[in-house]
Amino acid sequence: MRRKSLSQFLIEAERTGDISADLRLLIELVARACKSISHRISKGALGDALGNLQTENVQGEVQKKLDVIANEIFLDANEWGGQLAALASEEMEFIRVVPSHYPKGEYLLVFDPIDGSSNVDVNLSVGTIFSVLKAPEASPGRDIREEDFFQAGRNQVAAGYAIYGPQTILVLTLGRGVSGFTLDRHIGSFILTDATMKIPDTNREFAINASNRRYWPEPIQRYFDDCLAGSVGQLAHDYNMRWTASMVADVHRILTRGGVFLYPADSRPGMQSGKLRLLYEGAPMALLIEQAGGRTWSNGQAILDIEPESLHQRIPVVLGSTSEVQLLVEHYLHNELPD
Ligand code: P6P
Repeated sequence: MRRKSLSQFLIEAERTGDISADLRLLIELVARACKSISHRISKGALGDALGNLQTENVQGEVQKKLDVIANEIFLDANEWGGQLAALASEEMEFIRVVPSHYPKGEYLLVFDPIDGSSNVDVNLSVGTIFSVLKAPEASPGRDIREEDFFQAGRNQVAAGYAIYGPQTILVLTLGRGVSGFTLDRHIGSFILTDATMKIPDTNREFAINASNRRYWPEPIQRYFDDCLAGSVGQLAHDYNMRWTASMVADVHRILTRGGVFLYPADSRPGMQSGKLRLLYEGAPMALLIEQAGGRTWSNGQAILDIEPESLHQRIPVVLGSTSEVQLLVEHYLHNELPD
């Protein structure tokens, strides 16, 4: 049977009224940008995208060449389309209002152009994360402001990521489930390969950077130690561990085979609120996880309920299979799992 392309999937979603024509076009442009990024990454040392720049981004992280290249690809691919009012990126300190010589639309695009970029020089998976919000009904003539992006994740109208691994896969939610599309490089199209992604609830696998154990809050240390002890300790199961240093790759594995991902707040300077950013990492991933039947937690709240206070706000992140998040939150963090 002929498989559906992303374009057909989006046209059908528009036909059923699930999305607007503008949102369909925006997702198409985002997907095209991800194809370009995938192509640049695949060249490796034969291209110009490896290695560091002499610059730091707003996060104080050394920028990889690919961070800047991917950011430019995203801006070039999206700001002219007429669907956007403004864009925001991990690689840009301030928002980018769509230039006046382009038509403006009703959507805001927030993205991390290359997540896990330290992996790119060692040929490990990296990804792009994106989130789409609607711009508030701005008073006429008022340009979009930074605080227009400060919307809880439940307001997202779409979210997704592209993972650049052995395959390039686009994982997308429009608010009605999660679907996976594999890039067919011969025809240059994303092809629907997983119509309805649901997180399995049986896999006892945790993802955390264990080298930071001494910095974690005590309940997280205890959960981690009990996972290591497995079924001879407090827990009913033995656990496996994975850590890829790329949130996209860890989340993709969890969406595919289950498990739990943790990046807790820790005692290191600047990490008291965690490392991961709410608007372009936590919120889009949380929407995908919840749409796929999983749960999330951050300081006693579901990530999608957090009201952002700044563009590059960091949050502690726990997300994954419902039963595992439930066990962690209710037996170690002593919260009620948020509804
Ligand atoms: P660490 C990548 O830099 C990232 O933002 C996420 O993709 C990833 O989960 C995390 O940071 C890795 O952090 O401290 O293990 O390098």
